[in-house]
Amino acid sequence: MIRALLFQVFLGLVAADNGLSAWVRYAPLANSHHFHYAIPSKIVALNTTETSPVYTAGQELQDGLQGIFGKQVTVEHAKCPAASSVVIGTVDEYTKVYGKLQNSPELVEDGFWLSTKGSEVQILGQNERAALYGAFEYLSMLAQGNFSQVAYASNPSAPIRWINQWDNMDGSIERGYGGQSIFFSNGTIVQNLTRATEYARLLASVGINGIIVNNVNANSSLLNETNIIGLGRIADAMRPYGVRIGISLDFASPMEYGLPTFDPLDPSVIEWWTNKTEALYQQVPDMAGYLVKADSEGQPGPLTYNRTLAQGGNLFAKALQPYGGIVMFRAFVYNQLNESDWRADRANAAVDFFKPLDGEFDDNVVVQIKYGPIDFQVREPTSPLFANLHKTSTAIELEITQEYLGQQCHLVYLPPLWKTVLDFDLRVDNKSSIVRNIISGQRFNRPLGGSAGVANVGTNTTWLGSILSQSNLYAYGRLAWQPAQDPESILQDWIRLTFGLDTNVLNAITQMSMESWPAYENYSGNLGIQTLTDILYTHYGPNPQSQDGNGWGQWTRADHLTIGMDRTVTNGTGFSGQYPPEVASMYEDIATTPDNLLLWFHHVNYTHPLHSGETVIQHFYNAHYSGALTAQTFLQLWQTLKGKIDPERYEEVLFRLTYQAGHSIVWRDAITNFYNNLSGIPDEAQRVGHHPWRIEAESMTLSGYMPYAVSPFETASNYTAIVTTSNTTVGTASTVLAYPSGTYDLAVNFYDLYGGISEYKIYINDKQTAAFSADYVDVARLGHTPSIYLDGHSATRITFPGVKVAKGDTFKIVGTPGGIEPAPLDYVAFLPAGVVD
Ligand code: GCV
Repeated sequence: MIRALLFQVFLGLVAADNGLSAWVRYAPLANSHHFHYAIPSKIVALNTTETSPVYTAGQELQDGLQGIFGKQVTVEHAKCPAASSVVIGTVDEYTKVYGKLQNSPELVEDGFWLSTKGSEVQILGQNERAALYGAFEYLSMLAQGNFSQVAYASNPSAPIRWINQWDNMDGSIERGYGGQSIFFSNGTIVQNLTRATEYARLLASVGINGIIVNNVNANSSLLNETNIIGLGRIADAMRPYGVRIGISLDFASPMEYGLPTFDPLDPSVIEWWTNKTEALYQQVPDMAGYLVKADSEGQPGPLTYNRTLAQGGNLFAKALQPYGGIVMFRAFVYNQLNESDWRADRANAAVDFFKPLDGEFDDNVVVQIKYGPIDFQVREPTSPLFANLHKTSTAIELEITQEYLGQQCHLVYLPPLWKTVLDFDLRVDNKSSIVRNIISGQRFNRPLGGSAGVANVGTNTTWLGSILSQSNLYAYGRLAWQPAQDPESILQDWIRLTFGLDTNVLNAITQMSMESWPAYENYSGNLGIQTLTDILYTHYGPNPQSQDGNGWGQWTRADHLTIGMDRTVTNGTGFSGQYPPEVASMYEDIATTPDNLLLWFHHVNYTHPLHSGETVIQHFYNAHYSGALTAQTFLQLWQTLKGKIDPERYEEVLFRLTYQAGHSIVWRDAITNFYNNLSGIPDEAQRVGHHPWRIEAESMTLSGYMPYAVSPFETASNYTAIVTTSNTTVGTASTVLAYPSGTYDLAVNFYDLYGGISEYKIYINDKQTAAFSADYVDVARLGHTPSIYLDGHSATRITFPGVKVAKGDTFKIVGTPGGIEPAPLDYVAFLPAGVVD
């Protein structure tokens, strides 16, 4: 018995875990954590239908008590009162069986009542899925060793708490970094939907009640007969967890199925959508609704026929209305613009398009608004559209998948960023108008509202591509339920549920996660200039120049003297005037604009002094150095957890944090070099362009290697790398070391291209000291969008600690190309303890 218990405790700490059960693991609690707790001896689930969330809740409770305490508890559906039991069901069912509750809790849709008195537990939902939410809440308490007596009602702040997946019918996922689709493959719905059910379980555990399963860049083939039947199967797979499915629509579908038009006012089009909707509801009787991206980024829409976006949205609203379905109509509508027009601004588009339509949308339409006016950047001001729709229901769109924020290869805990918007007070009519109270429907007295989180999970066992990024999915659900919650305390629940109760683990992951967004902002794009990534290619590594000189409108307007978008009314694009007066005047005036949004609203000299006293350019330099330095500490913090986390997850995270530490230096150097080169203004601290511990590859003696001018130039140290002279030639680069004799960390900066795996061997005095393969992207170890070029996406660093060298030793690196990858090498650095270069 004792051995069995010890074994379980041991399992809880170090058993291999591939991430699949995420935060709903029911890992055994160490005995000391629960010896005072009277574990319930029975579960009474007031429903016998196996597809009912109440039935599911009974099973979850059973699994949870078994996993957490090692206690087998039976589930009964008998309707007799039972001592020492967990009773779970809807309030209505409970009342039928046991009579009226003494103090009836006030519950809104999806709300639940949870009461624990020792082993007597009551979990009652306003509806069936709500009871399941209550069960997850109870199990989350137990799994965290929290046995306090509670009695409270928990109500969601808004009815719409949805996920959006950008899954394509061929099984790929747009901006997904966790593998292929769990729903689609080869143009149809996959046979095995086990992962869909497991996904529904994760979502229900944090109160998410709906999911759009396909990409907003939709494909009309989803609406063929076979696929509609397949959608029925997805819905069946997710229903036991109370997650309703919905779909994205291609506005032009009627034409693709043979009609001569897709004009939303044409009777044949209306009839076509009515019939399609009916066919869908036959297979998915509880379908949540539709999501529509219209007239945006090449997607068709009502503007083709000079109809308004509201007429487009209402077409679907009317078809859905008999079934209680909802249309989520995206406000992400904009046109290509010309940068030579000083007043042109993509940020203006949403208000320009939608404000005049306020009041014209049917009641079951919700306008889904990205948090900022551009596109999920590392920092944006709150979208002013939230302040401009008073007679229309709205929802916020957040991006859980880290498209512009490191694609799950950089740790970035997103809720502190989301909170800058959720907690922002737009001061409509000079009254409190906090975004979270607008999307809940409360501020403008709207019946609908809520949130949509773009998750893009895939078949990877970590769901999103990395274990630490699961905190973003978890926290999204928690904030969708109650957006006023504190990101740090949500994070800590997630850490305990995912990694156990060790305080060292809790403190280390809390620290690195809470510092991660500020660090990423520091080394990617500060002062409101946006994520300075390559907006035309992968959205991953640095490429500031790609922002300007094209029609996409994510401009920085940087030249050799000045930088930033003038969005004032007085002299710029007029964007600041889209806010209510109190907020507008704050942003209109450079003196009251916060530093972190200065370049979003104003066009200034690089020498402009910030409120902090630094100049803009010196802030760029300092922030990038400080951000990259912080990223190095994540790795050190994680290393203190060795042995406290199971090896599988420890190694997976270690690999990623090591990569991030290196890639943050790529970011730092690229951005600081770019603006140093453009402005000609030196770094006061003399760091930019000075790298005393580096040896440039092109300065070594080369054989079979040749210098290569990298583009963009700033993504190579000294603008130059080396590549082998052909794709079959083995290259050698060697040099005599002039460093003082000692022990160093050897950093090697190379490029990992998609389309080949090069091999590298390192020798000191002809003795092989290290070797590595450039296999991070080809075997999808990282999962970010790869690149086939030498650039800021492929630039990578690997570090070998504790390399002993003596002055005068010969260093040699031998590169063997693979596929299209010519064993590219940028530089090596011999780093004494504590030096980052
Ligand atoms: C699904 C950005 C992304 C696109 C995405 C689009 C949208 O432009 O890069 O991948 O398309 O936003 O949100 O519709």
